[in-house]
Amino acid sequence: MKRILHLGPGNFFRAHQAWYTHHANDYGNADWQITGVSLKSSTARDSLTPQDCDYTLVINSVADTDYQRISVIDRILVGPEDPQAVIDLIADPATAIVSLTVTEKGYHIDATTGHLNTRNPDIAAELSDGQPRTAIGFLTFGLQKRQQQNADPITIISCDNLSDNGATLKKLVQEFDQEASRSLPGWLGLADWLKKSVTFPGTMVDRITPATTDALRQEVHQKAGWADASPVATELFSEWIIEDSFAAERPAWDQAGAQFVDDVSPFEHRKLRLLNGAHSFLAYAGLYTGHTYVHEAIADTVLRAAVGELMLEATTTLPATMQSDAADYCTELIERFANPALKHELAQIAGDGSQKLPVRVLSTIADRHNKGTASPCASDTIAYWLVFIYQRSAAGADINDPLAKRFAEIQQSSDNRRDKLTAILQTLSPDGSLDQNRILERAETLLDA
Ligand code: CS2
Repeated sequence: MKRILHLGPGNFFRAHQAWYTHHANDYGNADWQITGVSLKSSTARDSLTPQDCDYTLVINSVADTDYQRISVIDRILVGPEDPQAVIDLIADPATAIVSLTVTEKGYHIDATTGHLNTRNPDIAAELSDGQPRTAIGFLTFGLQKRQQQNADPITIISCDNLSDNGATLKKLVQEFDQEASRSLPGWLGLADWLKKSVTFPGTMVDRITPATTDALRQEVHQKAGWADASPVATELFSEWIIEDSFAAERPAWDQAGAQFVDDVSPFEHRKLRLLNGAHSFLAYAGLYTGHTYVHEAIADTVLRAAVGELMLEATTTLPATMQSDAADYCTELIERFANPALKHELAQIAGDGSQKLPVRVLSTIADRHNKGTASPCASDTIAYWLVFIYQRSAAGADINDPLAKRFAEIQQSSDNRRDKLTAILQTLSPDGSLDQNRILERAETLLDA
């Protein structure tokens, strides 16, 4: 048995990496098991443990639905309950890979500097008491133990929608290590061993995966015949592009459909700016217009036309190798968004905008600005986000975003709408590429409509 330790065993991981690993076990010569680690809540552990961590993956194509029972997770730990168990597993020689889906905010990147945010209370606490709390903390403490104990090579794979996710994660671990050398007595630096024995392949991950609903549980009970507390719905489409730089063994993921390549970045740019950028536009513009689901928003002719324009803008920033089939890629995206069986809530995508927009939308604006071109549709996405945050803060509604407290402060800070919108926009750390006046005016027009 070979182990993958996975931080963040949520729905996306279960529709994507776990599904690939389950099917790779049919082909490879090793039996891979995944141990999940939840960093905060015990929900996944509590619902999955009574069913041996098996679950149903409900694969919705437009034409039909397939119910697959996925059996590849052996157990789920809850980090805060037993941090040492997680560290021990990272150090365990049977663990060949640590993978992560902890979402953009789980990396604690300082938006202004691009470095590890050591002012984040959890990171600061880890660096002062040596007790892991965050993904970066668990990883670095676990790697330090592995270095001391056996120093077997290991691969660390980020599966989140970050730009350059492998290199970014490596840099954050290196920075945490440097900080720990200064603040934690007896800390043995990792720098040399990281260079020699640890790799951080970049990845592009793609499969649209809505949150689980009670309706899905009932559907699975009726159609698949077992009372699954934690089924996951997803689409038929799936893509996983992985940089081929492994420090140790890996599952036969390629046999299950993943692709190993030398350079992930063209695939990653295309996916983040076209799929995720369009998703964010649909989320904020769709909610503004009164829609609930992605398939409804994309059926709205005005929004659909705007998504087409946004995709054209983003396409101009893609590398040359991605240009020739960009139009087909966009057509396929629109078809995926239109899948009514997915019932993908716009509100789910709207969460964590402060973390998502820089990678998905500001990147397009900056690249076009450098070539002297404006980005009206990408800028509109930011204006719709401003309206979303402004309206929700004004109504005192919950905002699912690590900056929620800051938005509430902004709401209290002034009676002037323009000032508040400006302060919300500043939280994105905009640079000179953003036409801030245009975005603010557009947001005010939307609010007045
Ligand atoms: C979505 C993504 O919630 C979001 O922000 O844009 O989760 C998207 O569904 C996936 O990246 C698709 O691969």
